[in-house]
Order: sequence, then C-alpha cells, then structure tokens
Amino acid sequence: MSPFRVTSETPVSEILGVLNQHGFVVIERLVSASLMDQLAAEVAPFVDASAPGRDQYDGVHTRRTGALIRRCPTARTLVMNPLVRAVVGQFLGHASTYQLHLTQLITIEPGESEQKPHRDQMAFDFFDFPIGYHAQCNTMWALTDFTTDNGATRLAPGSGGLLDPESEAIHMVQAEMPRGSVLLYDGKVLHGGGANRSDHVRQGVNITYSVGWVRQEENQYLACPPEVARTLDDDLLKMMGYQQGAFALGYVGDQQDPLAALRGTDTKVKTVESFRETNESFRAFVDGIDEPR
Ligand SMILES: O=C(O)CCC(=O)C(=O)O
Ligand SMILES: [Fe+2]
Repeated sequence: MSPFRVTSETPVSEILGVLNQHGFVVIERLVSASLMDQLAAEVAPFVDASAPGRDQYDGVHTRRTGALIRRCPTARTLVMNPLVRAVVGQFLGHASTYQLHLTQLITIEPGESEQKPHRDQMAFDFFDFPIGYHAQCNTMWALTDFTTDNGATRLAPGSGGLLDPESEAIHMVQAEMPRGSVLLYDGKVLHGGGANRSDHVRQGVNITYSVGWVRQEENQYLACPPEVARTLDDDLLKMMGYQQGAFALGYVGDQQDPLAALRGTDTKVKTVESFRETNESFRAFVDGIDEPR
C-alpha cells in the first residue's frame, strides 16, 4: 500500500497526483481517535437497528446505516473536512459545483465474504462516462482499524479505464489503515468490501461526493427533513444540495434559490451570465445571447 499512502501534511497537489494515477489514495490518521469515539457513540443505536443486506452485493453479514447528517452530528464534520474538500473540490472541479452524494456507515461483520468488484459510477444507471470524466469522488473513513483480516476495502490500482471486472488479471490491494484515516477513491476504480475473517466488526463511514448535475444516491432532502436542515449551517446545506447545481438546476418555484427557499427568504438563483467565468461552454453560450433591447 505504500505508494498509495500520504499524510495530512502532504500537499493537495501530491494527493491529487496519487488519486489521478491509481484511482485512490489513503490519508493516514486525518482525524483523532476521540472524534471517531464520538461518532461511534452517536451512530451505535442506529447500527443496531439496521438490518443486514438482502443480497451478496450489499452483503448478508453487512449492515448499512444511512442518513448520517440527521442522525450523527459528528459525521457532518467529516463531510466538511477541509483537506477532503480541497482534494474533492479540485478532482471534480471540471463541473460548476459538486455535492454530497451519500452518507453510509458500512459495518462488515465476521463471516462476510468479499463483495463483487464494481465501479461506484454504475449507480448512474450504468451510464458510460467518458474515460477522463469523473462524476464522483468517494471517501471511506476508518471508524475501526481496517486490516486485511477484517475486510479492508479492496481496490485494483489503475483500473479506471476499460479493464473488464471479470478479468482474472485484476490485481487487488487492500486499503489497510488505522482508525481515523480516510481512503479516497474515484467512481471508476474497481473495488469492493473485503472478507471479514476476524472476530470483530469492520466499520467504515462512506461519504461520497458527485458533480452537481447528477441525481444524488442518497436523497438528502428526505433523509434530513427540513426542520432539521434549518438548524444546519449554510455551507453544509449547500454541500447537501441546497444550491444551484449548475445554471438551470435545482431552483424552487419562480427560480428561487433552494437555500433561500429553505430559510424562507426570496432570492433568485444566479443567472447564466454568472457562470461565464467558470465554464468555457457557458462562456461561448452566453456570448451568443443578445443584450435585452
Ligand atoms: O465496505 C467497503 O469497503 C466497500 C463498500 C462498497 O464499495 C460499496 O458498497 O459500494
Ligand atoms: Fe463501492
């Protein structure tokens, strides 16, 4: 794993270099054990209430616990972690905005077998995004240590191209990492949960991000109802999708900004003109619009 490992001191450009080259990178010990203790305590009752998966893909010995923004205040700090946002913001910087895609605690219990290798971008109805186009960037935070025995995520370095998932030639490595570390991986890299041959659970907080123009995997507007959303700060709400995803996406009613609508004020979304600086295609489009007479 060493070529894929960095620290919180590593410059963002280097972290991006590893992510771009291999499809994933591990930042070791990015948050403290006490933050993870707090998160574990908040989420524990919901894990106990989550049913195991119904098929081999979800994992019949795996519990998936979502809605972490609502249920687990400490997960909000992971979603908004500055270093992760710096990396993801640049990785998905080709789009006008990026957003939270899902939050899910994945608890792999003893006896679980390997999950089928897959690319997470298949969630978009198996649409074949062009090889160089990244629609999402994922994180897996180690709530417990991740070891080869307890089911650390398996990944195939450099498999973001056209490699056939069924191919025998796929070489997988495991993202072993101590508690508090985070694995970042793109939506194209082949990966899957590992088998848990140990006598204890493996828990990872899966928080993923996508470009602002796709549908989110977890419905943030219902997973976190408006009465809770109104208690959250603006930056987190924008990340959850209370923002204009692109010039014509996500408005409410008469072109009202979604965050303003939640707060009960009446601000219009930005015009197409305001996207001129950020996007070459917008620039060309806006330049072709006649001035009002
Ligand atoms: O639990 C893991 O290590 C990976 C899970 C995963 O890749 C998924 O469910 O999409
Ligand atoms: Fe996955």
